[in-house]
Amino acid sequence: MSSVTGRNKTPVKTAQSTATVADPARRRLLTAGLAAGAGAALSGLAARPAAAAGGDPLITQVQDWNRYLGDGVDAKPYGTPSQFEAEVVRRDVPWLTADPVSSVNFTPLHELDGIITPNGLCFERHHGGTAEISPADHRLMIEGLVDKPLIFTMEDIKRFPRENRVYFLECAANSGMEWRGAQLNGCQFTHGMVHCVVYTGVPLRTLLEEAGVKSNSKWLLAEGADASAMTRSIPMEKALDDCMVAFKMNGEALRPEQGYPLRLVVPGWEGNMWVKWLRRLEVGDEPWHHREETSKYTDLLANGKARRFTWVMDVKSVITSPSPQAPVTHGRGPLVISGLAWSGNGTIKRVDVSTDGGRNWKTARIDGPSLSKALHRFYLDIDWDGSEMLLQSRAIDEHGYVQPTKDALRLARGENSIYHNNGIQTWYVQANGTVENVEVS
Ligand SMILES: Nc1nc2c(c(=O)[nH]1)N[C@H]1C(S)=C(S)[C@@H](COP(=O)(O)O)O[C@H]1N2
Ligand SMILES: [Mo]
Repeated sequence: MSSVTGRNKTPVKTAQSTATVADPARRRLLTAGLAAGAGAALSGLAARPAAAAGGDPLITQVQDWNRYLGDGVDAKPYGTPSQFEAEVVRRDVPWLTADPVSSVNFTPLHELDGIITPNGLCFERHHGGTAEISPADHRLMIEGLVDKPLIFTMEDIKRFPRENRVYFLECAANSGMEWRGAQLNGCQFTHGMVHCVVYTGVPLRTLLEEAGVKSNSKWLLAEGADASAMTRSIPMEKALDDCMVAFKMNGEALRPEQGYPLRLVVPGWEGNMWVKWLRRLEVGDEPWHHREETSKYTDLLANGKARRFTWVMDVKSVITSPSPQAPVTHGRGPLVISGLAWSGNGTIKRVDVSTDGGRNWKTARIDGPSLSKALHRFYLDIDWDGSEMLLQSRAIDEHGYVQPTKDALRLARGENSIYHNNGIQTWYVQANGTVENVEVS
């Protein structure tokens, strides 16, 4: 592969990766240098004329892959990506947590396109490691305020009418390390606690109706079968709305990391409620928050009070390329700026992209399906004049919610928060194509 600088580096807290462009003089310098040409209509040629490639041995000589027979159809019963894609993997940040068993790794967003996350690249977040459960031994129990408590085998669950839905899952702590300032050099690490797959499963409503939910029930406790036995309270209104009990992702069985054989899907709401290895649902008339880690997943405000019941993941976006792990390697001319946008409140109506740190905005092109509570893919195709850029994206959802700046978020919630950081991200693209995580204010 060509020499790609800064690619797939494990982030370290170096002076460079914590750089902020807070100094006004430097900021002025940066924006003054941002030529209008960065947004001009496409004029350059992305391919080189054939004549110019005259002596290229890759054209004039016979290559190995022309000469030798390749692997047969029996070589890989379960296919894997090309050997040349070996760097496209989930990565973790060793200093972030004390132990990999109660930890997180990150989706390589900078290497992906479209809206669907491949199963093997979906970030993992678990509190007691991955449970390995044979579907034959798995049971789901519904009890509490129901007419008849029920126990389902996996076979039982697969006999109910099922549905297919595409949803993003975002951990409430996604971008949490970025509250106080630009820190991690790569969108994999700043925004990679999100994935989006098509789930196959049974509406939770169907199973609850089968058990007969009593009229005074208000809450549902969901419990996982893993070592952490994670439990979460979900308001009955949401449980009866669009929640699912899913057994497939992207057409195949859930991966063990994602809760095989059964997980709860809580569309648009924070990831910790999506209980994996789902084994028990208890219907009640009050929340079970006393059993949960309420100190976690509660937003601490500057005044010491906490925001509670902040379950919806608000409108958010990020440019995935160029980004620190995906620098511009081809120089000036046609450049595809691409990113992801999502909202727990529905679809994305519009995404604006700025190349000058938020002074001017252009409407990006959303391409691919626009599904409620799913990732959206956007593009802005520009003719880059080779001058430095401060790239930002700003998403607006179907309800008109506009993604806030990080400064506006801090003003509203202070600096103590970790959760629900949906602020606008800035990437500083230098003339040589390298990209850095910065902040402008
Ligand atoms: N049983 C169980 N479910 C769980 C967790 C867990 O530790 N145990 N972690 C939760 C958290 S905090 C998140 S963000 C999501 C992550 O889902 P993923 O691993 O499929 O990305 O699962 C949630 N469900
Ligand atoms: Mo999470």
